Amino acid sequence: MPEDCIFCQIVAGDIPSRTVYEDDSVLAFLDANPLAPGHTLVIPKAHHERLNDTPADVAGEVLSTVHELVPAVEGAVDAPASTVAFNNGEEAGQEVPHVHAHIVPRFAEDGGRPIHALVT
Ligand code: DGP
Repeated sequence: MPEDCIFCQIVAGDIPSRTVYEDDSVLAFLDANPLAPGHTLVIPKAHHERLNDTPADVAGEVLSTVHELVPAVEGAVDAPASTVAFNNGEEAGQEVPHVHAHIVPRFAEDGGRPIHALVT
């Protein structure tokens, strides 16, 4: 694991996080800078920088976890919808170079605005 990877340090327990789900290969935890209540990140425990570098089986485990967690995350904050996204590469806004999916609960008051409109 790269020593300077924040998400690898979360996996190792060296940086605290609020775990939403964990198994042998995937970790989900609350985003420290949430766009909405319940904003959750889903990562493979193994370090892969972006989706393009991630083996298909690992990406499949992450997506399968996203699929399971979406209704649970929405339900936990009583959200009728959610935005699910990967920022895939620096130019796309990926700040943490450890592949991750965002699950961002969305609410009626969001008015169907795109996700970037939530950034203040
Ligand atoms: P992205 O721009 O797609 O790379 O999103 C990275 C997200 O990671 C961003 O929404 C904030 C979140 N984040 C950054 N550092 C930490 C941290 O140390 N802990 C947690 N829980 N989230 C973090």
